[in-house]
This record gives sequence, C-alpha cells and structure tokens, in this order.
Amino acid sequence: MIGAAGLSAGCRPARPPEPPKAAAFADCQTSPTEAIEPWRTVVPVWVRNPDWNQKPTTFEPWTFEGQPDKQLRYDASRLPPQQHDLLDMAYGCLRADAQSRQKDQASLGCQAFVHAAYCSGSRNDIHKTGGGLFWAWHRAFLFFHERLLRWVLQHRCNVDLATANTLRVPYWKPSRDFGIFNTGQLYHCRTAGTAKLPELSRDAMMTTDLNTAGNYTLDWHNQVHGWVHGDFSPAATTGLDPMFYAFHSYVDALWEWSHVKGQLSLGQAWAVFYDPYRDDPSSGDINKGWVLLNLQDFADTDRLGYEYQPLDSDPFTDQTGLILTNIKLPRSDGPEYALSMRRRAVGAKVIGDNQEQVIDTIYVFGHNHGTYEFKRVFLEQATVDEVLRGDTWEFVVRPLQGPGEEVVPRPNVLPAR
Ligand SMILES: [Cu+2]
Repeated sequence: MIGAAGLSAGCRPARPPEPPKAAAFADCQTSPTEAIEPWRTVVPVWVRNPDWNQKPTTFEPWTFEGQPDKQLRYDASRLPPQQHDLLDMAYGCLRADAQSRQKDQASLGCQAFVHAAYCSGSRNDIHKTGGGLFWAWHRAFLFFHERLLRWVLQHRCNVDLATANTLRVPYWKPSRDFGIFNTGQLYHCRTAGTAKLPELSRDAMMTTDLNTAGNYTLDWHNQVHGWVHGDFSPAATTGLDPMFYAFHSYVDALWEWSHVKGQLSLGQAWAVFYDPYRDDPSSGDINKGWVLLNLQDFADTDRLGYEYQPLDSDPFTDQTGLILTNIKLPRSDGPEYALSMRRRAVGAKVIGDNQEQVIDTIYVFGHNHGTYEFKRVFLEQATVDEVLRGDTWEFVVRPLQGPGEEVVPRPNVLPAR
C-alpha cells in the first residue's frame, strides 16, 4: 500500500519471500564483531579518535536541503500512513545495500560501526551521562541518521526533496510491541524477551539535576537493550537494527519531556558523524562525508527541525495485561490487522454471540508478513485471570481488509509480568 502521491514503488520489492527460519537462526550465531566487520573499511580511523586540537565545523543543520518545516516525531504506534511508507522505503533501500554486500558508507552497517566506535575507550565512550553526553551524542547521531534516511529517499528511491524532507524517525516506547519495525527483512536477528519489561523510574522525570536524570535514563535504556535479544543487545550491532533509532528517538523524547530539557554542560566535546550530503560517492574516498562537531550545539530540537508528538499514556504506569508471542499473521497484502478477543467455542457450545471485540491493531512494517514477535495488551486483572484459566477466551488476528484469521495458540499467551 504505497498510497501516498509522489512516492516511487521502485524501492520496495513486492512481497519478498519469508526468510527461512534456519537462516535467521544462523544469523543470530554470528558474533557482533563479525556482523559489522565488513564495514570497518568504510569508516576512517580518525572518526573513532577525533582530533581534539582540531576546531569543529560550525553546525549548520540544513546547509544542503534547505530549511524544512518543523515536523513531528510521531509515536511509532500512531504513525500516519505516508510517514509509514517513507520509512518503509528508506529502510528497504538501506537493507538492500546490506543484502547486496555493498560496503557502502550510506548504509546501516556504517551507522552501526560508528555507534560501536563510540562505545569504547576512555576518551570517546559516549555512554556516560556527565554534562548530558549520552543524550547529546545520541541526539546528534539520530539527527544524522534521519538525514541519511532522507538522502536515501531522495537519491535511491526517487522521492522528491520536499516529500523526503518530511521524514522524521518515530519514537518507540518499549511497552507494547516492536511496532512497525517488525520484519525479518530489516534486521538480521532480534527476539522479544519474556522477562519483565524494564521500568523507568518516575524519579527520572521528576529530578531537576541533569546528571541524575541522565543516569536514570541511561540505566533503564541499558536494561531495554538487554531485554530485546539479537542485534539490538550488543553495542557493536545495535545500529544494524532500525528499531535502535526509534528507541533512541524515545530516549531523546524523554529528555525533551524532562525537567532538564535543553540542558547541556559539556564544554568541549567533539564527535564525528557521517553526513551523506557532504559525501562524493563518485570519488571512492572514505575520508569524505564526515563532519566534526561540537555536541554542545545539540541542545535545542527547534534548530534540528522536530518536536515530539505528546505521549498518549503515562510512561510509568504498571498496567496489568498479557503478552502474546509469535503471533502467526494470516496472509494479506495489507499492512494492518485487527487483534480481537472472543469467547472460545468449546465443542459446539458458543453459537451466536461470542462477544468478539477488537482490542488492538497490529501494523506491520514492510510487506513480509509471517509472524509478529509479541504484542502486549493491557487488560483488567480479572480478565487476565480468566484468560489464563484457558477455557473461556481466545485471541484472533484478522487482516483489516480481506478474509482469513489465525487464532493465537494458548501456549503463546503469557502473563505480562
Ligand atoms: Cu541505545
């Protein structure tokens, strides 16, 4: 469903085949280092060790694309269809590069390598909260990632500049599902944890101290990286997973919504980012396309062209519910499915009203619909208990358009702890 006018269908393959299970498993066996190693050759050594004696470039966010209007970074579960299509196309193109083994700077592999490079070493480890370093570096990284997505849309997907400029990375709050970033085509290995979802302390949002707020958030963020298995966990590979960027969009939003919004006290903290607009793909020179910046320049999102769609719920509420795992999706060309609850037919007992009610929507990214890793549904404790007794209710998934249904097998319905 490309739908949106002006978008080229060229970048999205029509219904790519489901990757075989065995291959996905084999990919999970690849060590993080092996997984990103092929891109080492496109990241110059000096990117990892910025020269602190060099003067950073004055940060001009929109030098090459013109100043676009400020746009919302949406909640990924409430993303308008056109934004959904743009993201789908952009990641489809980036993924195509990885598959064809082009070790290209404009690729997720290069992004992953840059993130990995700033994860170690005493001088350039950016997973430290002092002065807002963790927040500022990831904000800058995300800004350049978003810029890469727009560049890819324009230069590889034939999307016009004005349309490409509307793309912003949505935010994923890790409470409901893997949302739109759910397909075997877009990451090489990821599975949901069944352990208790890490909870963000309410204190994180209440404190007025930059370092304290940063510490709470970094800590919770680390737990979420561990909770999602596969590429998403190790610092070395997490940038291969598109969900990394949506998750960091949320981490960035937490900063915006906190009492320490806009605060940074970094003094001088340089970092190097890849900017496709500064690259010259015809030269083959890997030293092109990089920009040395002062992270202190990233305090204000107004300058960066985005603001966050407000949350639809409290990020802290510990609601009761269920987790449905490995949800088999009925075959469909559409991206949307309804998830319903209904009274189970025992023998021929339920005839007539089975009290079926739609309780949620599943919106898949890409057109590769096999299974959906997990969906967390929020329900009253009494209903949870009734469902878990196993003889009263069942869950069923149906395409919004067209026929077909799949019942979620009882062993795949677990209490949300
Ligand atoms: Cu992270």
